[in-house]
Amino acid sequence: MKLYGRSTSLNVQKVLWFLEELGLGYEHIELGGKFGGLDTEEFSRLNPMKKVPVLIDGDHVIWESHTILRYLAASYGDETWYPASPYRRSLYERWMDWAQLLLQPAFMGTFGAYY
Ligand SMILES: N[C@@H](CCC(=O)N[C@@H](CS)C(=O)NCC(=O)O)C(=O)O
Repeated sequence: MKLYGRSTSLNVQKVLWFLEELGLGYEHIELGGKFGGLDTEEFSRLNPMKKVPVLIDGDHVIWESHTILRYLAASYGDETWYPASPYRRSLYERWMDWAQLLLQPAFMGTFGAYY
């Protein structure tokens, strides 16, 4: 498994954290920010949005941090991480959606204004 993305990115950190939680082996490639590399044709083929994180798992290319987390939970997590019950899953997923749609933009606005 390969994870592309600079470790200073919150969205990359989520994935790094979860890969460790699941005890999965992976290669981490720093990309984006001061490392650059998002504007290449090769990277655009992986993620046409030209953003990190991007996870490569065998032949699969996965982008969008929460999509990656869901993919990892569904593929490698046990019942704790990916409950079979859709309702029980919704109890996790609503926080993921809330965090990305509401919390993160508000936080980034405050963070940006502060600095
Ligand atoms: N919604 C996307 C956001 C992706 C995103 O905006 N990534 C930022 C880092 S947090 C990025 O690639 N910025 C360009 C860069 O780092 O050079 C996700 O959750 O993966």
